[in-house]
Amino acid sequence: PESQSILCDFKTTNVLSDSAREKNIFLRGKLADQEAVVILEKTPIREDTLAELFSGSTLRLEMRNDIYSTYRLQAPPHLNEIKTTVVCPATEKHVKKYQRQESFLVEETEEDYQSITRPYIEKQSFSVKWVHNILEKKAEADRIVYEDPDPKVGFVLLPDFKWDQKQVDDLYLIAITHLRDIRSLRDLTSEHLPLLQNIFQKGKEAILQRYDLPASKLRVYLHYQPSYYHLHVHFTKLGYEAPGCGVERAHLLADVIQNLQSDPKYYKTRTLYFPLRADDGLLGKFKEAGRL
Ligand code: M7G
Repeated sequence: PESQSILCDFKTTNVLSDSAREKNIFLRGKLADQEAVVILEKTPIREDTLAELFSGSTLRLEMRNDIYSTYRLQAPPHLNEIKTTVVCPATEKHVKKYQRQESFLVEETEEDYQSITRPYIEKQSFSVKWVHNILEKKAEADRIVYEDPDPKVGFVLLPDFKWDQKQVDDLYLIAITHLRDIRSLRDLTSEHLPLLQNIFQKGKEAILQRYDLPASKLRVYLHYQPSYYHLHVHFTKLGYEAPGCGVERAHLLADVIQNLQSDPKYYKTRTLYFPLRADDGLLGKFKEAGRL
């Protein structure tokens, strides 16, 4: 792991978004002349570190009034880390993904998918090289929680890079299929039921084993539209509002399975609804086609 600060060379161009409540900031800038996105995020306070936090910190009184007092607590450095994500070189699309923006709900019929969405994603979507790296053990191999190597129904389950794995409260894993030709929910048919059931079943079992978290505490879903067009399933802890997990994009895996059981072509033929951000190229295509 790199330990020296590559970030001393980072020159911020602008703030893409920030949130006092989520305690994060998304920055665009240059890293050694390359376009880069840097995400800084304060991590949750863990109950199991409290004893150390209280004994190893200095406390400065800010104000006292009647029964109320506020302080600044200077935590020891290892309890005061900032989770940092770097995308470099970042494409224009990465910059847009992280830029705060207005969204619009799109209604996509079967025909819209064939004539607008599919041609667009075939040439415009994010590279899935990082996904292939995981499947081929070229990256993150030591992070794999569970793997079923079967070429048809197999998958790799590992922590999403949004999760620092320090506490189960914000648990976030993804299951990535070994099959490479399923772009998204739209490509699923009843033929894929064994794959989906396998991910659902074994994913839940692996999470129970490793994290002691039962299925009744999990939200298991797919995104439509996803950012990356290689089929993957999100596993998050119920009650954790993961960033970017709006209801409009999420399809519960349990529902997906049932819908395919009752109609083998459900996701090929249904009208699907999803939000797109103002400057998403796909939104432009829907506008051009007079569908918005
Ligand atoms: P998505 O639904 O395609 O897109 O999910 P979203 O990011 O708009 O939700 C892709 C998921 O993969 C997200 O939850 C990402 O945080 C996660 N992810 C993205 N990348 C580039 C990586 C990576 O390199 N490693 C890991 N472990 N997870 C990633």
